[in-house]
Amino acid sequence: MRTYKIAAIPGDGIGVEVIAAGLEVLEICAARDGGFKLAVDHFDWGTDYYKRTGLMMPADGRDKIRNHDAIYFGAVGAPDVADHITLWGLRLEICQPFDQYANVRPTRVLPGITSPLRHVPDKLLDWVIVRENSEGEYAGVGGRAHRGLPEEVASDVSIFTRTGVARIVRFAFKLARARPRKLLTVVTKSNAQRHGMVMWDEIAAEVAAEFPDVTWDKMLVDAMTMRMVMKPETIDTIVATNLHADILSDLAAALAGSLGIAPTANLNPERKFPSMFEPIHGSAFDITGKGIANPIGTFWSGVMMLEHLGETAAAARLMRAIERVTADKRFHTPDLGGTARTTEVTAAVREALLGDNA
Ligand code: GGG
Repeated sequence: MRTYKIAAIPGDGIGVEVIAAGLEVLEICAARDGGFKLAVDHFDWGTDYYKRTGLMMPADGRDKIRNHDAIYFGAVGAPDVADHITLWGLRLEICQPFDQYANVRPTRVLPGITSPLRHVPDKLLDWVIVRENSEGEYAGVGGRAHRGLPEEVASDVSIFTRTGVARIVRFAFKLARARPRKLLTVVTKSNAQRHGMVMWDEIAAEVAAEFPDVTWDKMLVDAMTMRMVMKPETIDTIVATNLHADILSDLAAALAGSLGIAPTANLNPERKFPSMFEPIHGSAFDITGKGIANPIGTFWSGVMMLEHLGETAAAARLMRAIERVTADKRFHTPDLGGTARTTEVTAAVREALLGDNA
């Protein structure tokens, strides 16, 4: 029987609550399918760790998780520490050195959940956003000088490399080809950003020649927001830069009903490093400790983790369980307009898993 080593990093805020729920459900998946086990190592990294040590994770933190099969990550961010310190100290400190360059964010209107787009049948909102996850606006290049003086300057420089752009665009074309509609939209802002974004467009056209069976188009990011709202049925797979895709995926999650249900995989497709799976939502300190965090995004991220590990039957069973539970409004947490608690949703998914004999 195969045992997968999982590094659990709940992080901050509701990350702690949803990762506990996610691990409970994944344990049932393993027991239910019987073919594999999970050996979970827990890491208490995050803002509390930072307050104790001055670091969000230990200096040798990555070495402690380098040989795990996957990372299950909660959230990062706290009200009393600057966001750029927490984000760069933990999430980006894992994603970037582990070359998790493909950030994959599926969006679907799950059964029982109402999209604010009332004019669109649910099945017509089924997208995957591919976020470049290693460079671009998140390259960390820039600086500040003359702090506090009238002549203070600050810069954040976006770095786009041919290697980085070509590999994410190729990843997106492959993903689009594997989906029924074989449809890709390449999003840039190449009218205003006339260097890096123009290179993106050129590389997209070059890579497209390798995928004659994929229909593709390109779109400016501002126009894309309108298309997502007005013509969602014309979209399938989207690829965009680190920042643009981060923004578009929040919009996508909201259009699918809530940020609370949205999953992410931070993939190192070559598998030289572990990949990381996390709900899109952040630490949500406004609801931390209230027991009402929606665990569905974390469960769906667990589905993506099981798929990545090759446990496709367990992944499909967990997705069926999630859909059975979202279909029942008694199990909607407040972000979906309901009153359910995290523990109730988790118990319902657990029951659905145990009762699924397919
Ligand atoms: N689980 C996702 C999370 O914690 N996100 C926190 C955040 O601030 N993310 C910003 C980003 O990744 O761009």
